[in-house]
Amino acid sequence: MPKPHVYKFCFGPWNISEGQDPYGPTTRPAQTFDWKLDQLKKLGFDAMMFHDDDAVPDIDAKSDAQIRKETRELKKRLHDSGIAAEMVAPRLWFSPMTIDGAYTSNDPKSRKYAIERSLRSIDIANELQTDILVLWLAREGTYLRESKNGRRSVELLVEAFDKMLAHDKKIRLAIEPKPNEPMDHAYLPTIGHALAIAQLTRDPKRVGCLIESDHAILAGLDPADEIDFAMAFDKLWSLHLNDQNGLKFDQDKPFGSSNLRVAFNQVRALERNSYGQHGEYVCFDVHPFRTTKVEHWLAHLDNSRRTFLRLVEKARTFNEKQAHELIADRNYAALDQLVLEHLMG
Ligand code: GLO
Ligand code: MG
Repeated sequence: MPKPHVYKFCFGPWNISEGQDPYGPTTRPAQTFDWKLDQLKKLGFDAMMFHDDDAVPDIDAKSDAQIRKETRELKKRLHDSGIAAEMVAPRLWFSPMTIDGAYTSNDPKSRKYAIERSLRSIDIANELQTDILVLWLAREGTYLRESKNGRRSVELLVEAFDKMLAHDKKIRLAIEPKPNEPMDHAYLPTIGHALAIAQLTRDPKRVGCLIESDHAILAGLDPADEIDFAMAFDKLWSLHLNDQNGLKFDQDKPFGSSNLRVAFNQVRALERNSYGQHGEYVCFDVHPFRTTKVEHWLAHLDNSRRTFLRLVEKARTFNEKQAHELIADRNYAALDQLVLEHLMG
């Protein structure tokens, strides 16, 4: 194993959510951004993730000058709190302009809107001193296969990425794949798709990825394998750890909550690839349960980090020598039990 290092942690304001689901309203009152920033600091996290409109609310109604002013004020607040901005992500799935998709919409006006908003997000990232633009391509896909041309959609995505790469020489695009939800089928469902499309852009070196555990599980993949794959290309620039009970809606449960062994293997993959050595953060894209009371509102974040750190200890104390011997002897039954007993402690 490479030399151990210290991890840095972050989450986004949306991870202190109010409990609404498609079948019922909120169960906790909305809180201000400042309150959320205070909680993040109190919990001892290092950075915050931002959608463009987390940084500048109501962004579509504001001028570039106004956006710049508000972003600078935010940067000062972050600086005063000793908190970094991990990334900025254009929220391209709320606006009436993106009902039929953003970069791959059938309507050229919508595509133009999506690109312009992405360029504004890059300007915000610059002001917040992060070079990571996260692209979760929520509505780039189909409900109805015949409504879009898949080949043309790939070309439109490349065209959009190229405009972003040209807009700023230093920005790096971290594609966050997800196979479905809200779409029936998304165009970039896995890390393989994200890294493949990078090769078609004007600067493949600046197009990488973000792995979310749940999204890999929803694609029927093992998130640890996705981590090893992305890191073999040096392209894992951010991470959304969470958990998910099988193939259903995106659950965003606390890290390790459903399957501790799958979580252990993700941590092992991060450790063996020295994730974080170039300043990357461990982010938790987790939500409180709908049932969570206001007084326990932050438990899912604290618990995810606690589980992560316990699993780092477990990865570092795993009996690698014994594991190698069992592997050499093809005694995978004993290897299986070695892992289970190690995790049970
Ligand atoms: C939803 C995604 C979402 C993104 C976030 C950042 O399934 O995981 O939470 O990570 O919007 O772009
Ligand atoms: Mg995510």
